[in-house]
Amino acid sequence: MKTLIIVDPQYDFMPGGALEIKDGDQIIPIINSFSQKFDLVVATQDWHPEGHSSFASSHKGKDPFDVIEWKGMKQTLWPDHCVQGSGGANFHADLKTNTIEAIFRKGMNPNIDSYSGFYDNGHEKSTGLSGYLKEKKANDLYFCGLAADICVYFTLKDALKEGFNVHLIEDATRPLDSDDFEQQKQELKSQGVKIIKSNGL
Ligand code: VGL
Ligand code: ZN
Repeated sequence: MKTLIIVDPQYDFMPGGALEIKDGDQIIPIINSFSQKFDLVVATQDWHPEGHSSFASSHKGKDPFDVIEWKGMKQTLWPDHCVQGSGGANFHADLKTNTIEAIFRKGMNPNIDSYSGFYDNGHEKSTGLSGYLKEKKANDLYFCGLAADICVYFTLKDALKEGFNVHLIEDATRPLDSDDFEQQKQELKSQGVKIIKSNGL
């Protein structure tokens, strides 16, 4: 079953948003152009409580993009973003959502960040996405969304670990840091991720 997974297509990751990604909004019409080609479409949504531990504002004297040691892991501190119920947490209004069958929310535990749509960053708690896909016999996964080098990247890594056949639709994602993403792309390719363009779907 050909399955599309749209990662975090939310206003806070679009130009003008709290954690804006250059040209992030340009992926929306591209995703709309192919989403009806899939048997199953699901999305993830970054969904933090106020005062989340990944926010720089929760750490005295720290600024956004500082990196700290937090509960034994490296944590980049972000501007407040995707706060539950806020406008910035909403999906871009132009995204066609009618075919999205389920939305998997992540980042709700105040004490741990969750970049991947499958697990929190400590790999302790599952979102249920893997079990859902397996029950649906969804083996062929195609990923798009934001940000390529953060939440898309970590979601791809977990998808590989879970044994899925993993594709990344390169023109339907954008990175926060394009140098990081170039390196990650090589790594993902060597691990078996097929990097494709939407005109090849
Ligand atoms: C993301 C940083 C923090 C993302 C989410 O969706 O890539 N990045 N939270
Ligand atoms: Zn977040």
